[in-house]
Amino acid sequence: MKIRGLIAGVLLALFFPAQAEQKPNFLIIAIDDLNDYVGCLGGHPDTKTPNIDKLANQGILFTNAHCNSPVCNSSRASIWTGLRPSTTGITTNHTGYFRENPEYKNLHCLPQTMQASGYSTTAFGKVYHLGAKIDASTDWQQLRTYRYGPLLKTHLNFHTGDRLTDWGVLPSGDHPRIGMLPSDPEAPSFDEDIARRTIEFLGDSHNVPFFLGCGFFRPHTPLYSRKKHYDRFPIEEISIPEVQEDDIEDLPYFKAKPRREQDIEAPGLWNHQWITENGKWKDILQAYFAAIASTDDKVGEVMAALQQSEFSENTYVILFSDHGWNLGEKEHWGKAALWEQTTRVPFIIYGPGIPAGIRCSKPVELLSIYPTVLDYAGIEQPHSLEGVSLRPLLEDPESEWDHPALTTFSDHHALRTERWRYIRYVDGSEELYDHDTDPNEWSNLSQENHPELPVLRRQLEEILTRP
Ligand SMILES: [Ca+2]
Ligand SMILES: [Ca+2]
Repeated sequence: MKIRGLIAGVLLALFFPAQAEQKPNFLIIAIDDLNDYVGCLGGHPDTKTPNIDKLANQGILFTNAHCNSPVCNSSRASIWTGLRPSTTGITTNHTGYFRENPEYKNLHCLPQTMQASGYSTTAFGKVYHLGAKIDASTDWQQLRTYRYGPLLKTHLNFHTGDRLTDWGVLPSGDHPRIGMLPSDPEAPSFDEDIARRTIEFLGDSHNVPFFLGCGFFRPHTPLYSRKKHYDRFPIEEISIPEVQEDDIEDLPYFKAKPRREQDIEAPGLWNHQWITENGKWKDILQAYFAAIASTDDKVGEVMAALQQSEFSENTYVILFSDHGWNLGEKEHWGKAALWEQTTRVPFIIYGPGIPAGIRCSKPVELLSIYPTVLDYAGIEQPHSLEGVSLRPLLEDPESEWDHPALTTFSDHHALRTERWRYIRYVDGSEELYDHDTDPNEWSNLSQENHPELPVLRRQLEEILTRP
């Protein structure tokens, strides 16, 4: 049997020389609502993410990477279509799904493009937005998403009664799953199940190159975690983020009308006044750190499985979070805003030929994932993608780069260059921050006829009106 197998192998190698080597595999690790609170980005001194930090040291970490929209639906629609939110009109969680627009009904998302070129496309967990009306029969063939069983509601902490603003240690024997408890106490959590399935996939043999998605749900709210993750963050050792009192006083958009009426703030969810008056700031930080730590554990398990697999030498890993999260900066909690804390994301690329341990500070967008994958897979773009391939930076992180990052939420936009953040709201009001002198974005310079303003306004207009 062994000799026959050997002969068959030789014959295969003769007729299909080096076929497996020609097309690399891709492992996409999508994390939900993780801001720059990872060790390698230095967003908060108390966070602990040894596995994400290790991956960053094995590849390139983009330290100035931004989502194209600061909520799940529009960020992920942009990533997988390769189109800007301002182009598709998918700019929030409430602007529908792009397939509902006849113009994009038959558009090829990245997995479809990979599949058309001979890749198998499989995803576990939240790679697309959970409510995105994916039609598995036509839209994402072979993409398997997690299906969860009967659930029991829980409510541990927050006063609103909305589970999306809840946090806490889950009672012993219970398991977190999309913010609820499964009726089966033996069931694994959502993310535990995603990691297990991804690891199983990497342990199998595959005859064709794969484009594999692994989408973790934490640290999305509710911030429920197991006790072992909470125990890593004693509350007395947690410091609140550096904030400036009255930071919001120089924000014209927020002075124009009552804060609660603004779409930028996801009304009715987290409430800064309640959190500070009730002394809950550190509790929520602790819960966020614990949720990050649980996902970091899973990243470590998946990466260990890849390293031990037969695909370790021929697989690109792209790790990103779909947007950032505020924890009290500018009295804001959560996503759906256009400041650094809300748009900046962990973004790491690792794989064959990519130098290890490089930090790249050029402004980049998640929109670049689609063209970068095609670039490394040697596949033509199926339609005109609006992001640019990161290959020049992956080959030389210091190369010339004249592409600012644009983040859109509703009809508001933020532009990030290497030095500046420029925000323009729908009513025409503006914010301008100099990251060379003001990394916390405390001083809005837009009131002072700043010489950079005309330049940034023109850059924003140029991108928005690009044909
Ligand atoms: Ca998200
Ligand atoms: Ca301020």
